Amino acid sequence: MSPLSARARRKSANRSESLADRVTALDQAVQLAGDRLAPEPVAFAEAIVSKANERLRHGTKHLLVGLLGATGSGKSSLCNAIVGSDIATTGVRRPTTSSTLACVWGTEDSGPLLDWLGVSNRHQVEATSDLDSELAGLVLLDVPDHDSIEVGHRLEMEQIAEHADLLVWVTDPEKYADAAIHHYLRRLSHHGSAMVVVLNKSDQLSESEFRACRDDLVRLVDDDGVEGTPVVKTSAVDPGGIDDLRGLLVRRVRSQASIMARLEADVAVAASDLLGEASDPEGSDRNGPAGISKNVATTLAEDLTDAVGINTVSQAVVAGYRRDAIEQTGWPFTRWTQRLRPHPLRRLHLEKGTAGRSSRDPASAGQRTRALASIRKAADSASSGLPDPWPHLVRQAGIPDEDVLFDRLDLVVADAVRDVQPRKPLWWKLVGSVQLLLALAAIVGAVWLLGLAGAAYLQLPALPTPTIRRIPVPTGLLIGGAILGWLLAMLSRVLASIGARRTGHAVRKDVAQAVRQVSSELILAPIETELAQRSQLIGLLERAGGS
Ligand SMILES: Nc1nc2c(ncn2[C@@H]2O[C@H](COP(=O)(O)OP(=O)(O)O)[C@@H](O)[C@H]2O)c(=O)[nH]1
Ligand SMILES: [Mg+2]
Repeated sequence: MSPLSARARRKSANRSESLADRVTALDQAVQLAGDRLAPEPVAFAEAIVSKANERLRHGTKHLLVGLLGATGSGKSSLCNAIVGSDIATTGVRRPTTSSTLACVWGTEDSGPLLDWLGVSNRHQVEATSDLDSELAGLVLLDVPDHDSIEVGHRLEMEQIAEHADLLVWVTDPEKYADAAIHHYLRRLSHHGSAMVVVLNKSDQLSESEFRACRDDLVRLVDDDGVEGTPVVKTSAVDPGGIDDLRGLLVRRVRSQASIMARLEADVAVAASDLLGEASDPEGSDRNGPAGISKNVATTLAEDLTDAVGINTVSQAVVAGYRRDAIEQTGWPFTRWTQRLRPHPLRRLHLEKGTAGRSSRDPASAGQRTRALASIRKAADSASSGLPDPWPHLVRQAGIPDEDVLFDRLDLVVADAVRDVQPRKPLWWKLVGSVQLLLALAAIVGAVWLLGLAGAAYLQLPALPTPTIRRIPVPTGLLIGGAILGWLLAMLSRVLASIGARRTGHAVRKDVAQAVRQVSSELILAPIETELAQRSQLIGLLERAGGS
């Protein structure tokens, strides 16, 4: 093996590696694009991925070259000339080629590759000259005519045109301007480096006539939008008439670049089609939008917090705290009246120790509408500047099911309210005990005084009544117990108001935090994910496209 061919092989290995990378990128892009982009380009890319994988699986030891063109342009004759014997015409008696014939040079097994291609008519070329060994690896396909009246022939030709590594379009001075061939050239214009145009039957023209004819053909090929496709002069009957074509085939077989060129072009076309679907053709949106601004997120959280009825909830928490505090620390003679009214939190099924949904009235229609509008606004601002279908997809990702959203919000709000309610603070217990002692003192004083009054009424001799600083003890107990109890109750009310206000603030904060979390989980994160999927998709397509 010469150093040159070793280097060429290494280069080819790198190339197929990077091509495999690109196919993988396209494959991943197809998965992402699946239910996001238009089905046709996705299906096309999927077909390219599976074709490329199949072709690469068969290795790069063979170059599949298809001879394509109109009836009578000389495909079979050129095939015979390159093989060096009348294979194509002796193999098939009919003048037109009805099924593809594969002529194989070299000793590598081409069986699986031709099975994949669906070509059963095969001819192994015996190496009789240096020229033949130079072509080792070539699989030359004499293909049915593209203008055949038989649909089966045309389908077979199209199948080969789709799968061959190098397409050799054979035409002649009579037919080179026919619409059919240019229809195919235009369709395959991205495959310029994987195509060759052959102007055959050059023996029928003078040198100057041929030049004029070739210039015209070059111009037409150019008009088809094809770039990098050589136009080669041949004659199947002249001695040396196929030297140029054979030389070209030798070079292509050796470099093996043609195999890659075909698949690379296929992958690039599929990627570019999908990229056209996924992003602005100008490419101005490729970096994506800024996402969700802080302002939008804040407004969204505020509207959702409003929709969960934060005011009702925090008022209930404040009222509940005050009521519990009074029930514990109030004047024992009147505090029982608190129980006459239902507990504001029990009514909402939000007391500590309860679980599950609250029994609050659901958000008003107006609040819901405002919240939903705010969600749509967030989705739209996140996708602003993006072309279709992204605004729709981002909305789809970011707008949760209404019932799911409001159920979830209700649950987290209920949990926040339950968690924020304090265990009975120590001072409630202390004050409560002192209140009981004071009440007991007042009652003892009252009973004592009643006893004294009863004894006086019954004219019993008066028992000595102890005094402290000239105040009789029972009177002191009654009045002192009552007044101190009342004063303590008033002081406790003030403290309870402060505690209730603080708890109210805390519940507003906790509810807002819980709502922000739900908003982030059900709305913002899905939006970010969709935008990230889009960036990933575009990145993959750019990689598949070779940039
Ligand atoms: N003068 C001339 N005739 C050719 C040449 N190539 C093919 N022919 C003739 O053109 C006719 C059709 O050739 P064929 O190879 O069957 O064309 P195919 O239909 O493209 O396969 C036959 O009669 C060939 O002898 C050529 O280079 N010069
Ligand atoms: Mg033929």
